[in-house]
Amino acid sequence: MKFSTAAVAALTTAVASVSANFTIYEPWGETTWTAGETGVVTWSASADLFQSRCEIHLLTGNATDATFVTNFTANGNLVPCNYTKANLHPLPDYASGQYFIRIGPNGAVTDQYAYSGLFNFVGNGTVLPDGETPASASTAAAAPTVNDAATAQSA
Ligand SMILES: *[C@@H]1O[C@H](CO)[C@@H](O)[C@H](O)[C@H]1NC(C)=O
Ligand SMILES: *[C@@H]1O[C@H](CO)[C@@H](O)[C@H](O)[C@H]1NC(C)=O
Ligand SMILES: *[C@@H]1O[C@H](CO)[C@@H](O)[C@H](O)[C@H]1NC(C)=O
Ligand SMILES: *[C@@H]1O[C@H](CO)[C@@H](O)[C@H](O)[C@H]1NC(C)=O
Ligand SMILES: CC(=O)N[C@H]1CO[C@H](CO)[C@@H](O)[C@@H]1O
Repeated sequence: MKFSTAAVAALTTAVASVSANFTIYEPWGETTWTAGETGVVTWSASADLFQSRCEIHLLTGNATDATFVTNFTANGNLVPCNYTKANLHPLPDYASGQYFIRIGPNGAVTDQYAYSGLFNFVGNGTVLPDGETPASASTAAAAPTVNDAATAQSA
């Protein structure tokens, strides 16, 4: 399914405006990600970003009250922006709910990011969003591996 960035902007105006540089194809509203399985992100970036490396973040909550969950591309696992697909595996066991992802160039301000729509995540919540500490012991959530299951676009 292809959605214009304008449609994304309408959904997420309170979070950030949307760059014209990306189109996110997946995940979208009919997507369900399940803890322990693979989350697939597909996108296309404009040619001016083909030499850049991109970050992919997971957030939850609605447009007016979003919570940053994790940086899938932490620890140097940035993806070349000219890739068109990343497989995130395994997905940490976050709580079930509505989540969205955003993708943008490493270090860019978030209004240069593109935002997906809300999609379903199914999990038991044994892993908390980054920066939230459980009542007792702290757990370090390992960032999932970003596999290079990508097809470089021709310029
Ligand atoms: C969540 O809990 C259910 C029921 O106990 C279990 O079958 C499932 O494997 C759990 N999922 C994860 C990711 O731990
Ligand atoms: C967004 O989430 C907050 C906190 O859960 C809630 O108070 C608010 O009503 C929600 N807004 C919308 C538009 O759903
Ligand atoms: C995500 O991780 C990358 C390193 O791989 C880092 O440069 C970037 O600042 C991180 N972004 C956030 C929002 O934590
Ligand atoms: C994609 O980006 C990499 C660097 O991140 C670059 O080496 C490669 O030439 C780029 N491919 C295209 C088709 O631009
Ligand atoms: C091709 C394209 O749309 N490039 C845009 C990428 O984003 C920057 C910053 O928003 C714009 O200046 C470019 O025109």
